[in-house]
Amino acid sequence: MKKALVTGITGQDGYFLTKLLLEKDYEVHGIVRRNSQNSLGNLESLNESDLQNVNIHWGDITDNLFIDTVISKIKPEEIYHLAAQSFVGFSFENPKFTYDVNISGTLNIINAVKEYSSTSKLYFAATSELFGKVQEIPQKETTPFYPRSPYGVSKLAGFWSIKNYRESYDLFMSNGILFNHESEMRGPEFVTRKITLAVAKISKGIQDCLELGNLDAKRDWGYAKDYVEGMWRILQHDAADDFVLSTNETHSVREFVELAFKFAGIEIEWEGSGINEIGKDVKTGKILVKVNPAFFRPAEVDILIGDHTKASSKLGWEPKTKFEDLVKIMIEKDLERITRNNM
Ligand code: NAP
Ligand code: F7E
Repeated sequence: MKKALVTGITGQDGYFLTKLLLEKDYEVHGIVRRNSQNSLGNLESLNESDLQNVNIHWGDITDNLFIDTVISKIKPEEIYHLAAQSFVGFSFENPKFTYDVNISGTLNIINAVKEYSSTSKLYFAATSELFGKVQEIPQKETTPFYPRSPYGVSKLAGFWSIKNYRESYDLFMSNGILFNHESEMRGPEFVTRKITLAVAKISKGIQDCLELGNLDAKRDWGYAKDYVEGMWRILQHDAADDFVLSTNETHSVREFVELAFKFAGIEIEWEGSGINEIGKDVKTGKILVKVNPAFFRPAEVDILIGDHTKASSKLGWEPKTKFEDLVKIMIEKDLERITRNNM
C-alpha cells in the first residue's frame, strides 16, 4: 500500500484528493492545524469509513520541527503540498502572514524531504496567479511570470524553490500551475461560491442582494475534482516537471453571475456602468446585484486563460467538466443546502 501525505487536507482540494487517494487504496496521512473546534473542515463531509481511514497529524506547516518529525516518521512515497493562505484578497491585507505560511511553510516541507525522505515525490500547488499581469495569451509553462499580489509573489518563491531543490539535489519535486478550480466545497469568500451561496439565498427569499467587486475579471474556471486527478498524474509521471492544468476557456464574473441566477430560475439584466452597475430581476425589476468597491483589489489580474497542451500530451490529462456544468453543480448543491437548513 502506497503512503501519501497531504498538507491542506481540510481545504477544497484536500477533500477531493483524499477521496481519490482512498479510492486508489493509498494509506492517506493529512496535516491539520489546531483550531478551537477540533474541526476537520471539508473532511467532515467524507463518509464515516473514509474519514476513519485518514491519519490526522495535528500541526502547522510553519513549525519546522513538527514537519521534520512527520515527514521523517512517515516517509511517504508521495507528498501533496496544498496548505497555503490561498485567498488573494486577504494577502493584500496580511502580506507577512501570507509569506510566512506560503514561503517559509513551503521551504519547511521541501527541506524536510531533502533531509529525511529524499525518495518522496513532492507535488507543489503553484498557481495561475504567477502569470498575473499576463505577458501572453493563452498562458503556458513557458509564459513569463508577473505576479500581482502578495499571494502571487509568495507562490513564485515556492515555484522556484521546488525547481531549485529539484535541480540542485536531484529530487522528484513538481509544480502544478493550476488555473482556478472551484466546486461545491469551495470556501465562501471566493467569488464563485460567494455567488452561488448568495443566489441560492436570494432565490429562497433569505437574502436581498449580492455585492461584488470587479465584474469584468475573467478566469479560466474548472472543476476541482478534475484537477486533483491531474495532481496525481503529475506525481505518476516518469520525471519531475512543471505542468499547467486549465480548461483553456475564460469567462467573466458577470457571466458566472448570470448563469447562477439562470439555474436558480431567475433572469437578470444589467444596467449602468462602473460602480453604478446593477443587476435587476427581469420579471420584478428588483435590484439583485450591486458593485461594492470594497471588493476591488489594489492590483487586479484582469484575464487568465490557460493552455494545457503539455499536460494532455505527457500525462493524458483532460478537464471533464464544462463551465456551465460547474456553475450548475455549485448552485444545485447550495440550493439543496439552503433548503435543508430552512426545514
Ligand atoms: P483552501 O481551500 O484555502 O485550503 C487551504 C488549506 O491549507 C486548508 O486545509 C488550510 O487549513 C490549510 N492551511 C493554511 N495555512 C496552514 C498552516 N499554516 N498550516 C497547516 N495548514 C494550513 O485552498 P484550495 O482551494 O484547496 O487550494 C489548495 C492549494 O492550491 C493552495 O495552496 C492554493 O493556494 C493552491 N491553488 C488553488 C487554486 C484554486 O483555484 N483552488 C488554484 C491554484 C492553486 P484550514 O482548514 O485550517 O484553514
Ligand atoms: O477572485 C473578482 C476578483 O477570489 C476571482 C484562489 O484559489 O484562484 C483563486 O484566486 C476574481 C478576481 O479567486 C469579487 O477581483 C469580483 O478577479 O474567487 P477569487 P482568485 O483571486 O482568482 C487562484 C488560481 C489561486 O491560486 C487562489 O488561491 O473575481 N471578484 N468580485 C471578486 N472576488 C471575490 N473573492 N469577491 C468578490 O466579491
